[in-house]
Amino acid sequence: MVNDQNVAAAKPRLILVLGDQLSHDLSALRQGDRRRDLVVMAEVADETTYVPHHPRKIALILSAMRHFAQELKAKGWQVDYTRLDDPEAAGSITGELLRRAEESGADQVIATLPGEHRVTGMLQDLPLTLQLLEDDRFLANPGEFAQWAEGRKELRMEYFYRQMRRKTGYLMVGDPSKGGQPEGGKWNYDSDNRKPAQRSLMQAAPLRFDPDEITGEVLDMVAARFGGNFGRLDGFDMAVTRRDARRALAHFVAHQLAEFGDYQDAMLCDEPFLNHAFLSAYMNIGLLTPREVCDAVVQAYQAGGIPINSAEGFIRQVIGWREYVRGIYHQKGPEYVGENQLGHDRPLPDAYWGGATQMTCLREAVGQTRDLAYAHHIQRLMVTGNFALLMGVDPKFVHEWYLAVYVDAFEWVEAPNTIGMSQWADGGVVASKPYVSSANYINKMSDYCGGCAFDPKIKQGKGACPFNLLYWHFLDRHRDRFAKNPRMGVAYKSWDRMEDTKKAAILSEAQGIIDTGGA
Ligand code: FAD
Ligand code: DLZ
Repeated sequence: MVNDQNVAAAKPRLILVLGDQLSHDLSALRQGDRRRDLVVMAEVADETTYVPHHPRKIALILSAMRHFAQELKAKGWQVDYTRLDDPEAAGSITGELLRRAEESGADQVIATLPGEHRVTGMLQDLPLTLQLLEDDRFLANPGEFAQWAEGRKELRMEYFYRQMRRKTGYLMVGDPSKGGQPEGGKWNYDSDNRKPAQRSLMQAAPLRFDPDEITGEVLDMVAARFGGNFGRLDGFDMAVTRRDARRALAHFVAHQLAEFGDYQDAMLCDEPFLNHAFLSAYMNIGLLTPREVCDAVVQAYQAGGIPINSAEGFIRQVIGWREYVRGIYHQKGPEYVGENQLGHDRPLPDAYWGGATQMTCLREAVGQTRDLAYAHHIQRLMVTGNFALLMGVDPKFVHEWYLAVYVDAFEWVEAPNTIGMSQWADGGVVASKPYVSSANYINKMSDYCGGCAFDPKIKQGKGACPFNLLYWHFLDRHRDRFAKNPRMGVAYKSWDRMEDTKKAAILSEAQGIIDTGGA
């Protein structure tokens, strides 16, 4: 018979909680017993330095970890918490586990599957018994994704998304298992979600939170240790507890969701958020679950006042893209981040680290990344991603940059977006065609081009926008790969119709930009 006495007398086990596993319902915590086990949480040099993280990202994670540890203690858990400046600190997650095992006599670790293959590998190499549990904070598990993927020639997100709509019942009319139909009769309202932003319509930004004492202490430490990393720390105003993250969610639903769809792809100078949620980091570190975020959005839709294109557009990002990229990450394994199917080998232009550029779009996207550790999806995909791809930057450098500079960046979500969607380095697993565009796209969707040193309408010669020159250079140098792609045929026909002298001038000017590392 199990009673309190013999449970407490049993050897303790170590329950690992990583910096992106700050959920009270975490599978490792559910498996543990607070009368017997020790929760291990550690701020470690290895995790804070394996890429030069933006100081805001480090501050968010460490402050949220400290708050979470306090909450666990209040719930009766024994928490062995190591601070980064603790002189006893081992410096790595596995080092900390070994140290705590030695101190307590524990020989077993219970952990939830980490969000990075690197960390999983480290845990598996430990000389301790490891119980690795599924991360069921996601709506689909890797096995379910693998089953969906099996036998398919192409792993297109749209079809996975429909399966997830049926599974969750979100925005479905009637029982999905008995032929229920998508709300409004269509699965996808994306064609309504491409309106250029109008400055007069811009209203609410995400909710801001004043740092408390714990956050203040973390900010001082981060400033002292990581002040040299790319990115500003002053003005840090993010939620660091579940309670505040839920307030941020409620604020988004009440003030930003209604026009989320319409302006999803729009970009404006000095408007970093527009109608975007700024909730990815809270979901990714575990303060919010994707399920409760979607529940809140669907409830608001059902209550009225939220257009279907906004509700569906948002739900698709979370149950579609977010779950799909995680599936790809686990399906493709640790080698995925090294993919480079286009053989690109250029360095990342200095402009990505704040170096001077005359291109307003790049300056805006990188500038707000430096200030906030945030850029929305279209800035990441169609400005910084597009430019790196056109420039032929080695995808490894692009991947490391995105992993470092965004507050929501964890490899399971960042790598498929960067290596796959943005850089086409996986040869088309995620994207059926590369996300490249000339200046026309950015000019249509933003106000960046108005005051720029370059003219989006000039295709070649003085004042020509680098996107125009580089776009043709990309098509020309990858003709063998893409000329037969049905979605790129029109572009190749336009290129082929151009006079040879004009083509030569474009290629030579583009090469000049590539050789000098940007404009
Ligand atoms: P919103 O635009 O308001 O969208 C709502 C939610 O949908 C987000 O919070 C997010 O959870 C989810 N979502 C939207 N698009 C995606 C997507 N493509 N993949 C996964 N989830 C998505 N997202 C990350 O969370 N971490 C990353 O490291 C990351 N790296 C990216 C790198 C590149 C090159 C690109 C093109 C995209 C990347 N994204 C990443 C996806 C997307 O840009 C961010 O999720 C989004 O900008 C987060 O801001 P938001 O919360 O305001 O999102
Ligand atoms: C990203 C990060 C940082 C900066 N610091 C820590 C830390 O000190 N301790 C910790 O447990 N986790 C940290 N993390 C998150 C881990 O890097 C993350 O858990 C793995 O990359 C797996 O997603």
